[in-house]
Amino acid sequence: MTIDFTKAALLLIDVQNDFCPGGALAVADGDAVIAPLNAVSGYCVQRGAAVIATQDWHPQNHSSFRAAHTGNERDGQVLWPVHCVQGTYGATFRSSLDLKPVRLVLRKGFRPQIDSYSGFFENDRRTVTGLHGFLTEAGIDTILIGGLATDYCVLYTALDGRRLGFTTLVMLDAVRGVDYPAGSVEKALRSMQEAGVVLTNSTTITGSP
Ligand code: VGL
Ligand code: ZN
Repeated sequence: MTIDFTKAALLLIDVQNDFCPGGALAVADGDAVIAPLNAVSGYCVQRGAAVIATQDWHPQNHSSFRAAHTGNERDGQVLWPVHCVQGTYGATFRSSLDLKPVRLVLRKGFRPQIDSYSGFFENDRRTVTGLHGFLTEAGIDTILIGGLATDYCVLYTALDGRRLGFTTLVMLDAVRGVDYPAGSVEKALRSMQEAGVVLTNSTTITGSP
């Protein structure tokens, strides 16, 4: 598959301290996505692609936080420990992530009552983030995805990308998952594949061994 990088965007999904080792919602081996992402973003930006970073950006009492509820679940939705609170260290991009190539930082999850896994829509599936408008206006038809977490923000972003008609690639060496509930990474990979998402690797994109 040949990629026209002038019509491509690289999406760096939620590479933030809270999703990395030591963070509030640490993804096992989360740091491992950074080296491949830095390599791909340098490669992409040199060839005219847009690099976009999403940032989970919650108010302190966000409805996706377990602490904001009495029970353990809300309408069957998964609830999370307090994470990525606006302005905190946990919400900050991991310092080793190269932000120089990033053209757009897209914050999501800032509305107190709605969570937002996808970079395109909030979880009500209707409220838009503006990413689709940005990509369309920039003439982009292909999105390359890496970051955290495979089974939530990466999954939802990739499925929406397909639904909106983008050629969508996910780089498996540049994603890591929460795997909660157990098996959800496996399930995520299967549903991406069924939706026509191309599962690839960063080295396949850059052509390096
Ligand atoms: C995410 C759970 C809650 C993610 C964000 O970035 O995948 N997961 N908020
Ligand atoms: Zn979140």
